[in-house]
Amino acid sequence: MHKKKTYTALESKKNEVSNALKKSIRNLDSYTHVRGESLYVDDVNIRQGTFHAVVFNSPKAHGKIKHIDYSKAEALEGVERIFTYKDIPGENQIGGIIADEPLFAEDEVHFWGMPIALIVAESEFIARKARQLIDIEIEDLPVITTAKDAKEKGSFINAPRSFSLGDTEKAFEECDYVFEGETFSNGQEHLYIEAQGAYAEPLENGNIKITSSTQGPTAVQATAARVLGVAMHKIEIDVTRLGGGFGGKEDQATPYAVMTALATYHLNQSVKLILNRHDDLRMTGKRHPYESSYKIGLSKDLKILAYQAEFLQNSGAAADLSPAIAERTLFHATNSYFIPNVSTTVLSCKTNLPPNTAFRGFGGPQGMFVIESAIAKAASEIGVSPREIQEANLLEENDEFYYGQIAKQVEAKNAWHSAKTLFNIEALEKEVEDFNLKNKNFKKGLALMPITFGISFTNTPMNHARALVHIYLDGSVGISTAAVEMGQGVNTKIMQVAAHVFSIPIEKIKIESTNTTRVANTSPSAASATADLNGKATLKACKALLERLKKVASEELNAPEKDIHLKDEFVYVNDKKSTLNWTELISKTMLKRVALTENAHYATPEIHFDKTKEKGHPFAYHVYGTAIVTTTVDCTRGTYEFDSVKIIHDYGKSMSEGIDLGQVEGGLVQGIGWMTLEEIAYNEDGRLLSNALSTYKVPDVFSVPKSIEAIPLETQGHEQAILKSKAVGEPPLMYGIGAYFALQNAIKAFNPNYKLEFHAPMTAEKVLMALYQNP
Ligand code: LUZ
Ligand code: MOS
Repeated sequence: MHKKKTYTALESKKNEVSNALKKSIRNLDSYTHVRGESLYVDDVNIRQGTFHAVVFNSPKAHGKIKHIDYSKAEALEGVERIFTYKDIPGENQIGGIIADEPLFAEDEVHFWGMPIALIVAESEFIARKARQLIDIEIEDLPVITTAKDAKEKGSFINAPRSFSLGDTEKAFEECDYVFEGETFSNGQEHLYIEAQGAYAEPLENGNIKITSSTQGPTAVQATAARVLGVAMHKIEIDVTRLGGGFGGKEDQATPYAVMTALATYHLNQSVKLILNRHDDLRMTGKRHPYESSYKIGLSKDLKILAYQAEFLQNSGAAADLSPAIAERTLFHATNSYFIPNVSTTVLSCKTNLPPNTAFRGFGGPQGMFVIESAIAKAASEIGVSPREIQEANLLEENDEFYYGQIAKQVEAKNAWHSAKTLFNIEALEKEVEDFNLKNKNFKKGLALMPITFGISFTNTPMNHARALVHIYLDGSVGISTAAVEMGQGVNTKIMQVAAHVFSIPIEKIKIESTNTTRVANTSPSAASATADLNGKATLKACKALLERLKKVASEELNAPEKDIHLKDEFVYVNDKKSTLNWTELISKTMLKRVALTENAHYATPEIHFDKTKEKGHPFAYHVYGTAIVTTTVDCTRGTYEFDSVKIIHDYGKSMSEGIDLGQVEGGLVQGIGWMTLEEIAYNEDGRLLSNALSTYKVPDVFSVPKSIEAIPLETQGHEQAILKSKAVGEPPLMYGIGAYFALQNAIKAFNPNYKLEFHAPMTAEKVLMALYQNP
């Protein structure tokens, strides 16, 4: 199939990439980051007299509030005031998709860490001290911590959703093999380095400005207006950058920003609230744990003919983004495979955990773990390598995704075969085999992990953005968009777009903070779509300005507009450099009273989805790739290392290779962490046990793979991707799922009796038990 040609093409690409990386653009922020000069919420200059706040939150997961005594706390010197739901002038409601979440608890608490009051004091230290002086009496109500328990008790967020294609029941009857099983994947802490926080300040006439560490400035603005009972124009949100988001600040930055606004509203003074790590871990939602069951049916030649799955999503105590996340689980339930008969259902189960929320992949990884588990199980039962089943079912051009979209520019097979060829899969497998023959107490395992990820908010109306571009008198450029910079490098990409259109150096361009008075009514920076949506809006605005500039140049140089172009800060006529440079052109344009400002709106074309039929074309395009993960397990201890991860990734035509590689490496490591190390634990009372970095292990320099290679796939890119450079934020996380199956294969090499279990994360303890499991 893919022979020499691809191989050589990729070999040369390998060199090309390393060259490109050398000269490729750096993340703009790297300069201020390494000098400690980047500005976060905590670095905002605060007004004299600013108050500091701490959230008093529930010490029980579920119960009736019988009595709260704030008197000792209020009496503490330096305490200004304590705010509760009674102080809310508007609605005590922050629910985005469903109005089911109060800002502050009223008579009942629903999760351990649920906000009850805001203590405002002269210093954070005093506010914390005051918090310890609050007496609360709560009458216990039954606590639900697992999705299964919620399902049994009929506790749901909303109605179930189901997608289907073909006739699954009938197809199972025609299968040569049918297997069923259950899986579990745990939640995951976002662990953004910058915890949740906000700073509110009073302006004139009761207006309030909030500096927030949020991915969704408009959500903060709209919710603050709702809670305060004021018009949205009275609230201004400003975001410089975030110290990481990962989805954790798509919705859950909102309550803390709104609390500062509430206190500012009453006190007419600035208020700052930044959670410490302990409070953040305890109060905020995480990736959703999923308990799922599957049924998979195959023919003799390993074609998957039918697939059925039920996903129980542990949504926590309120909806938050759970319904949207559940939807994406369904969209990605078949990963990179074409299956003619599929039926899936997801139930958002209401429990007494903090409302779980967006996390890189947004439910997609949870769905993909289940199909990969089903394939591993089928392979083990049939007695073939999982990769034979994976390979036999990869998507092809014009296959129908089971939600109705027809697959175009499909790269699933291209990525798969390129990975096998370039990285020489036979040699890698032989190496593993030889090692396992020679070694008794160490075993290696290898797994392939293909990914397919849809790009666009699954909720079609959210796919839009705007850009406001000013060219200043001196030829420098300022750009505002809805994009929030959270380390992903979106500002650099937007700057590249403008530099590309105007043909000016990036030093002439500044990306402004994200501010709701400059760009309004925005979707959050999420869904891997931020650079596409905001980049396309920027492209549109810059192109409109360029046309105006060309007209001025044509008048100045007495040449037809069509012959004019701009290059390296000069005007060219018919490819001949003129004496008119960029700065002069701008000043001429100004003198002619032509506008040097443009505001553009971009909405992704072609996408649609009909929720009554659960069919449509929800994604602008898909991102593809394949990873080969190799691990070595210490069979005495159950500990393990990842020897290498080799990836062929579909970047499209990457515009910022260094940034994109960073996203692939970071996503991969975060995915491996989710699958292997990171273990969230609640006790049966709903109390978070893994509530500090001493009890919650994230990947560090010792646990990352010894080597990561991520080679670009040769592709055309996609028209709907910004400058054909595909979205890269979330897809690579799912390569990490391969780590789970690589570990399983190593365990099987040591213990042939091991009965496959699909219960992530595969921690060292679980590996050890599996190694010595004796059925
Ligand atoms: N956020 C959202 C997301 O609101 N809708 C989405 O489809 C999505 N997908 C990925 C990550 N965040
Ligand atoms: Mo997200 S999971 O905020 O893209």
